[in-house]
Amino acid sequence: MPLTLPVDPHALAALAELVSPPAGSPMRRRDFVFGVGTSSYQIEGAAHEDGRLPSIWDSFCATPGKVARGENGEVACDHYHRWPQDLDLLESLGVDAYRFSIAWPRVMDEQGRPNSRGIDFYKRLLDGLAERGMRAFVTLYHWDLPQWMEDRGGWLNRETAYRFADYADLMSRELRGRVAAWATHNEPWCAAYLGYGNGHHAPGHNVTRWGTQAMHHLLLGHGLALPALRANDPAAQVGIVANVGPGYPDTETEEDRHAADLYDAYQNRWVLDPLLKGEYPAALWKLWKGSEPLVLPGDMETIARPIDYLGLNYYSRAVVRATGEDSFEWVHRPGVERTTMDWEVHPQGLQDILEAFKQRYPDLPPIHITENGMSSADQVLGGQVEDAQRQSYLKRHFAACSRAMANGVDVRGYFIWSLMDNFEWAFGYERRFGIVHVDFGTQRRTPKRSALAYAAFLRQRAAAG
Ligand code: IFM
Repeated sequence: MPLTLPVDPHALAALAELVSPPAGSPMRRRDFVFGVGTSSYQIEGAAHEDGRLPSIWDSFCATPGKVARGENGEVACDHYHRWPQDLDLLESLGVDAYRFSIAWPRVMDEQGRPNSRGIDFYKRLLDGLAERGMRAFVTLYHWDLPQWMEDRGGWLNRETAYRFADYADLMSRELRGRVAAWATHNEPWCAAYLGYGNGHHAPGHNVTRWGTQAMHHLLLGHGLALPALRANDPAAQVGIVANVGPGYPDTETEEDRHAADLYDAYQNRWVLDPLLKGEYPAALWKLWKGSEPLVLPGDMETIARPIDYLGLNYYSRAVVRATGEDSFEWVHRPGVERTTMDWEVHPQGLQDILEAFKQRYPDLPPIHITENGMSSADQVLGGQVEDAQRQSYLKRHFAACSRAMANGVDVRGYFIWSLMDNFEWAFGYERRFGIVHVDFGTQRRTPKRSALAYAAFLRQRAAAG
């Protein structure tokens, strides 16, 4: 159901105040892009329809003990069937753009042939967005690798990088002119490290060397995909999305400061240095000791091909302490505000990391905050969902982003994660990140107060011109 806002201007203004950037913020400019995001496996469902093939997440979910309560994405938010209503909901939110991902196993078969029924779904979605006046930020890989690719070695197999480029070529030929911005990958750190290095995500491998090799092939696939994306869809922006977070030393000792630097290398520079400097951080190479990826001549140049924008996903920070010369551990500080993911709420970290990247990378492309948001134990009471912590979380992160922009960081857009509660990977459906509540029994969508406040702000901004 589309959301409804108060007509009375004072009530609208009071509502808008709950989730809005500070007065005078550059985020209030009309050309700043506000949106919300989702991903295919987390919302689509329809896992066996219209020729969709199994993905590594279907297999992972079917493996006992991998996902909380044995949940899976077979139905999820049933978005594959409910997309028209979901687009109406998006339109009523008043966002400029919607970020979603394409399920590779829906659009291509084992021989690399297009599956027109799957592709048509995305054409309908993109046309529906355009009809409603919204732009599309489309991610090609948000972790649902076709299982047939995993059976051939997945991201450990260099061939996968080339098949990914074929997939990018196909999608950008099919969808050209309908997409405002392409992202090759969402969070390669998670796909590589959680998927191959420690086994918390699909496909569930836990070998350090495999994590570094998977990362290299993910990044190589990104670089290989760029020429086709540019050639096929020249009007679209092309970029990649990384999950980032600052590491702060627990104490000001030299050891803990070194630990924080190692954390930064591992969490941020592992992905961003290859993309923006064409090299892996020396600190990591030393740390890997025998687990380094195999890098062929020319790979780093391919990975570092220019991009139009960098998507950054920010949720939290880490506080770390040294446990040895080149090792560290997370410090779980008591008494700090946290979310139901147990992630610390630390808006200042967003400003810090944006400013650090601007200093570190002279050629830092324009940035979109492609994900920011939080999970909470939201409940519908009397038809309403009062998510006070999320409203405050968003408002404080908008303020942090505004400060970084005022200090010269070129941020162009901000996408709240997520449009609606969805399948939160190994945690299943219990962790609710949506600004719209989903009752997974009935599929009823109920906009939370944060959604109403965000919509009120967007309506006010639109009225101000
Ligand atoms: O739900 C995920 C998303 O798929 C990737 N970024 C982090 C989100 C919250 O964990």
